[in-house]
Amino acid sequence: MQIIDFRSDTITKPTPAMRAAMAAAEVGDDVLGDDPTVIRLEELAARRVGKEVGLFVASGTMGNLVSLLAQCGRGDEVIVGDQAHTFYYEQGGMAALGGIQPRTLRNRPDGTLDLDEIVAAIRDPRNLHYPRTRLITVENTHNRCSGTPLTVEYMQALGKVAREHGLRIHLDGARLFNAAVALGVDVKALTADVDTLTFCLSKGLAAPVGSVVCGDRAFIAEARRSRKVVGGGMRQAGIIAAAGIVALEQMVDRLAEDHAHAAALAAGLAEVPGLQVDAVSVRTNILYFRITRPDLDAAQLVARLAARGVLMLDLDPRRARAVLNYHVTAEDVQAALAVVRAVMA
Ligand code: TLP
Repeated sequence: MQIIDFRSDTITKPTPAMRAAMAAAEVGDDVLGDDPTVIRLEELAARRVGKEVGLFVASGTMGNLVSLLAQCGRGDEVIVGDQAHTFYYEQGGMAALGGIQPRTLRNRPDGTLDLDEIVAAIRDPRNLHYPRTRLITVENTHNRCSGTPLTVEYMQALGKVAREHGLRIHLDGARLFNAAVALGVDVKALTADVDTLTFCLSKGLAAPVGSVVCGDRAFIAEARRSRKVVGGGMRQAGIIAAAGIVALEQMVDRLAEDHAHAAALAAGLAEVPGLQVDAVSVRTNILYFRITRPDLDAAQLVARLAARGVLMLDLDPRRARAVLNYHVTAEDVQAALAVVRAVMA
């Protein structure tokens, strides 16, 4: 049976060019600072996103965690969306390991936070009852909000609010390059207003492992310390960084294919009675759809699809998610739609 895997873009396997680069990678001890391939990846990443320095980390979760640990102390408050990966899916790492208090605001369906609500949530530093607000974190593209890209205009407006209140911004850019490709802008336009960010190499860009944290020199020095304490100091990490370099050099532009496939899948699903696609328009590679038939929940639907080789995730009781990725072709999308129609019938 042919398997069509929409569970995530994290399932992507390294390309032949990545495997060749990994096999040939020059390596050293990265904790001692002398792995040339890691250094090359970090420099390339920082240049691409317009920041001073990069830091290679094991995962997006680690990237967000060390970014927060490096910028916030115990009892500090971080303004974060209630649907943000950092809040929703990271085991409360900021609180568990950093004593950082998340101040959640409602994410709007497009993944943004209302700027007035942000301003209202900022604590008055003169009141000794309050924690100190340190940081705003946003996510681009926004995973749980239909993979929507936050726009350049929104990032600029957010940056203005943060500067006016002396706050820093951290961007969870796990799928930052999807956002840039979908919006047709240089990725730097989306990062200019944030202080720190992390993006993933191992999602749509198809590298096997890793994310890069980027920011200024002082921040990265702190983040490097935090990476070490969470056990993220990797030694001959150039082996995996080599694939990350190929990901950045060869895999960014093709994300547009995933976006086109996602739009086609969404259009097909929208026509199936009993299903309802969440977003008005699917802009990137993620889509969610709701099961409106009362006799079927998301877990049951996902199990029935899996039995026929179409893999998706039931991330909520009545909502399933499909993520387009490097291994799914336009023909696969049509084949999967035929399976969905058959199962729903
Ligand atoms: N997201 C995964 C799951 O954890 C849900 C997925 O399949 O989408 N930020 C965002 C916005 C993410 O979507 C993810 C992974 C991460 C951070 C964490 O990255 P990893 O998995 O590398 O720790």
